[in-house]
Amino acid sequence: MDSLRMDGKVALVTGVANHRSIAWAIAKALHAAGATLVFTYQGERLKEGVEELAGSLGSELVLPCDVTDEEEVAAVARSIEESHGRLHGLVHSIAFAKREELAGSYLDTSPEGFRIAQDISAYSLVTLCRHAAPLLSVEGGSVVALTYLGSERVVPHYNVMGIAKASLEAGIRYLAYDLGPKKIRVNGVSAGPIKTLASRAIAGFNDMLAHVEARAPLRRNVEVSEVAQAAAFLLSDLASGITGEVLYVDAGYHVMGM
Ligand code: 0WD
Repeated sequence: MDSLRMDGKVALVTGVANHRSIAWAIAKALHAAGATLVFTYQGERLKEGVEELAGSLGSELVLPCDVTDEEEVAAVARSIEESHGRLHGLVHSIAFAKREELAGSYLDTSPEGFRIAQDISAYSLVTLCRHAAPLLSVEGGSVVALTYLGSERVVPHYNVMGIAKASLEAGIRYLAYDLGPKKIRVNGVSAGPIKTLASRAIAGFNDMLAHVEARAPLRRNVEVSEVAQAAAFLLSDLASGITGEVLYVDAGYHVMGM
């Protein structure tokens, strides 16, 4: 029987900003399953913090990677090739929109704000997959990207990020088709709202938490560890038949009609 264990497997985790990051919770779940982890951080300001977190899980390879810099992404792939020669998992936990685009109305989205949100939050999955694919195809691999219900429902203030997540989710399906023949699966985890650095930028975020708690079938919000466990499942061999899928980890909120 296939297993959730990931001993001897190597996973690249992007998007750790601090100990509250969803990527960090996923890293801990993968570490508990026995995986060897490689981390990236965006920019010097996060370097020390991510190195410290990575060190606490015994990970030595911590690399700079701004996903808008294709050369930096290529360098990450080269480093992993040199150190491990292969990759089994890739976690995409990256999103960005200008703060002013996450308040007010979508109608006011600027062309530049639209482009930045798409570039960093959606196109980055293509860049990462293109450079990681040769490593992920050595023994077969699995990619997981974090997404949110704002891709398909109107969530006030989520605005341009909702459109970026719709693009990310369509991208998951196209990449699943492109990479399937290389034994690489590509899936998404659609998480319910969780307090992190990124979510604090969304106007009215606390109202979102209260709304979910009142209406979700489980009558509560999700824990970040629950999102992490679902991601670990999709990254593991237990999910060997699943690709192109978005798995909701949101206490069931997405099934509600009102
Ligand atoms: O409620 C939430 N927190 C949810 C988050 C619900 C559903 C989905 N998500 C998604 C987010 O949209 C994102 O895709 O989960 C993913 C991770 O978000 P997070 O854990 O909530 O937020 P955070 O800890 O801030 O990590 C996102 C990180 C950035 O942090 P900051 O806050 O410093 O922008 O994405 C990274 C960065 O580390 N990031 C980049 N990495 C590489 N290159 C870039 C970039 N250009 N821009 C942002």
